Amino acid sequence: MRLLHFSDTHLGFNDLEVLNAQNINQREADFYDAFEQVVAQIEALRPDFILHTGDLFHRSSPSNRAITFALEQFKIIDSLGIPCVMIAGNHSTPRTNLSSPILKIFENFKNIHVEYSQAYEKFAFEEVVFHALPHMNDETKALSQIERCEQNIDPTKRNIMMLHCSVGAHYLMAEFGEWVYPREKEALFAQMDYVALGHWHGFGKVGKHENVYYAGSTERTSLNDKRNSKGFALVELGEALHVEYHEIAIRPIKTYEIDCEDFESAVAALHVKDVKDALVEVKLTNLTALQSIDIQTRDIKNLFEEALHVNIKREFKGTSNDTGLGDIEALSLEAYFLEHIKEESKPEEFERLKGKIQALFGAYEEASDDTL
Ligand SMILES: [Mn+2]
Repeated sequence: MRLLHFSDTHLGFNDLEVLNAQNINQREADFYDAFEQVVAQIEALRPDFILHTGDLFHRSSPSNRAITFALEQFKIIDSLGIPCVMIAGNHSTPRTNLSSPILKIFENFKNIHVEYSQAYEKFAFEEVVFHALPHMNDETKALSQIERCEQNIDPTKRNIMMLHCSVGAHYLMAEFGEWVYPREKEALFAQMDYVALGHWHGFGKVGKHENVYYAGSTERTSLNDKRNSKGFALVELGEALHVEYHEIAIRPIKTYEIDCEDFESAVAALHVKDVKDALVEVKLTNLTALQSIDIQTRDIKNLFEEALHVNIKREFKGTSNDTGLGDIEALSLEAYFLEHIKEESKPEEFERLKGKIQALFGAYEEASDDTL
């Protein structure tokens, strides 16, 4: 029995202000392209089952384009006659009971089986039972759902568990409402033939469990994700479990560092290679405040003309080990600005300005919250 396990496709995700020839956000198009590559592999490999472990869409209310794309792709999958089991992840689960779950759109597909109601559900086939545990907003409910899973193990068949969560604290994505699988229930994994996980964006086996795997995402949802390899798992259930990682082609990300201690020679020594259409991240290190004004973003970008996008991080002298200005992207603009004011003003002046800054940013925050 062969299963194709993929996950975290985040359809509808978009980033950077770059449009492609069809006027679609280039990064959004990259996610569609990655999905199409997996579907092409499904057609070529013809597995017995297809598993998707959550975050099909990036948002619980995706755009029309993302929905249309998904429907077209699942029409292809459905036509292959291969059962496809899918669970909801935290990104495609509505946070309130007021909105309807998007995965409902697949209810009328013959071979697509979905679980999105934040409860355990089993999908039984002739030789295999899929135990689906989707993302649950209410963690207190999760334990009873895992117990239902335990009670439904069928010793006469293969048992496959599907989850969208962090197993242990290591796989947290720092996102809203993540679910951490309870440690005391990890023993249940040993009773399964395979445990298919979603949520973590890198492929890999989980710790000491030989049969527990994250498929990883099919694209990067953040420039902080520096992995240049994305793909899916092809799982073979014979006498022993055999899990093979299949890579797809994604837009590469390349990182460079320019040490501003000696800016000119650092630039001269740059070895810019294979950056065509890549995402490039340049870290300017050992910057002084004066240099930072002198070194224009435009000039740095010009060093990587062929890249799709150049992201510049400025790291100031003596602050590299601070939690402050080093990793600008990890900070909100508000925190960055506050840090700057703190450095530049007397303590009592800072206290006075702090409240004003927070109020000002507070007024804009709601409109630009991307974690939804
Ligand atoms: Mn995800």
